[in-house]
Amino acid sequence: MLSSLPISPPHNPEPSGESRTRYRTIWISDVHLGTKGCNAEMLIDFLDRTDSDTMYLVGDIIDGWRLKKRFYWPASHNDIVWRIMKRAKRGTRIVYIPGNHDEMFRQFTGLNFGGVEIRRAAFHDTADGRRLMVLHGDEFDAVMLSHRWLAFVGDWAYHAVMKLNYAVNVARKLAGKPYWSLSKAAKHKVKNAANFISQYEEVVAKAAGERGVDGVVCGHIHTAEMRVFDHHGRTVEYWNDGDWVEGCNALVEHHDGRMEILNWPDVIRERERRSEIARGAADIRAKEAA
Ligand SMILES: [Mn+2]
Repeated sequence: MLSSLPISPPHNPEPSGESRTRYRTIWISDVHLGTKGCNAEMLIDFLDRTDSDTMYLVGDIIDGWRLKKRFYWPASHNDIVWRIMKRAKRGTRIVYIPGNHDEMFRQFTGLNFGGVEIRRAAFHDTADGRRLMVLHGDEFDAVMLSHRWLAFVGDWAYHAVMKLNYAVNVARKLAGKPYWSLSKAAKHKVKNAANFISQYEEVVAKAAGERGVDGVVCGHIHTAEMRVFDHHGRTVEYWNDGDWVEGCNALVEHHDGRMEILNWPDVIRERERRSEIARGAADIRAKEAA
């Protein structure tokens, strides 16, 4: 499947690396390449401005379920795969843990493709000595949902919302308004969804606690979050790196082991605000000089 994807040099070239923010580790998941819902431009912006020693791709990077139904592969999606392969070539350790939407890659567990290691799960040791279990997280659906078909119904409904989200944001962009997540807004209003998310976080943290690790990093439910749970008097951290369909989040580890959830639309907004201020100051200086 990886080799059957038409990966060619990027349509949108990669800028030089000097201005990148360097992290010890980056985790991203739920990119859903091959669907219209993927915020490819936003992810390219993130990839072009960051770098790390290690990068974990925590599943649902390519949406095989959707691609099988309808082949959708714009240049920007190729550019993302190209950038990730390029990172591996530059020396970033890349660990790819396939999720349920890219489960076709799970058969390659243990193999290495162009510097990308494929794993079923991984353990990550932070700079300050915490051991984290890294997995996609669909493993816990069996606990949460009794029938697999429910997951597919969920998938269909989810993509319907995503299409609407896409249409709304195309309209917002034309109107000069910033990106807004429809489903994120909806999710927080629907009590059942909030309950589901909270329960899911508990189940995953409990599993990590039972494995004796200090925490867990997962994706799958498209909700970036950090929570601390108590497991028989021990602290267990729950980290979810979010997604690049709605929230556009990444989880990063700084060089001292401190971890942070990045909200990329906020980062872009802040950058634009600063450059506006800088432009304003330059205008004033130019007027004063005249
Ligand atoms: Mn998933």
